[in-house]
Amino acid sequence: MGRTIAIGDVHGCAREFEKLLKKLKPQKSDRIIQLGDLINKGPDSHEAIELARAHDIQTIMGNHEMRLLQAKEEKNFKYLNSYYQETIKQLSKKDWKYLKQLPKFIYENALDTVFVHGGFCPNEPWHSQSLDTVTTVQVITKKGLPEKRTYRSKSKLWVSYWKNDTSVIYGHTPRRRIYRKRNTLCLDTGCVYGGKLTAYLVEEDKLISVKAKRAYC
Ligand SMILES: [Mn+2]
Repeated sequence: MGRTIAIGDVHGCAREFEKLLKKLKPQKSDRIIQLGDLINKGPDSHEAIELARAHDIQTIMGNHEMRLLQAKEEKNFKYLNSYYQETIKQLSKKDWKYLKQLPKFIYENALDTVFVHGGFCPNEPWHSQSLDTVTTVQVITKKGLPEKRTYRSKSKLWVSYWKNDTSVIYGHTPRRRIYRKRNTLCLDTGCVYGGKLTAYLVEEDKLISVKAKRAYC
């Protein structure tokens, strides 16, 4: 039986992504899921997508992919900041096609685990939450709404409200180390900020990571 492997936020750090894949030695029977924010901020968004495609990796939609696709839909890239502009320069038609088909989350029945970029809000069943919520949530306001960590430093993390038996593996909220709380696991170890890129081998409950060559952002 193959392994289930989750990989945290790559953010265009293709060099580290490639190094991590080499360490993982992927087999044909493995299922590899990248938790979104494959692109932007780092130097090689195009290369990161190429690697994901070449290794048959299933990427989940992150807030960076979502914003970029929204801008494309609206045919208005002007309001996007400089790292989006850099990404847009790099992307091929094939890359755009890859980004367009990314799912909101992936649920693995056999593992009773959901893979998602940001997380979930407590006030609604997780499977019916909006793309905007699941890609952006970090903390929960008093009204039960999703918010960024920096805007609401006193609000509790969304995982504090997670009472479901289903496990969640997610990214989006970078920390120096992986973050476990009950049956949730955050794999964003801030590679693009000079941290690490981390993979989690679900069945073995094992972590593998590579250090960033430098801080890119
Ligand atoms: Mn994110």
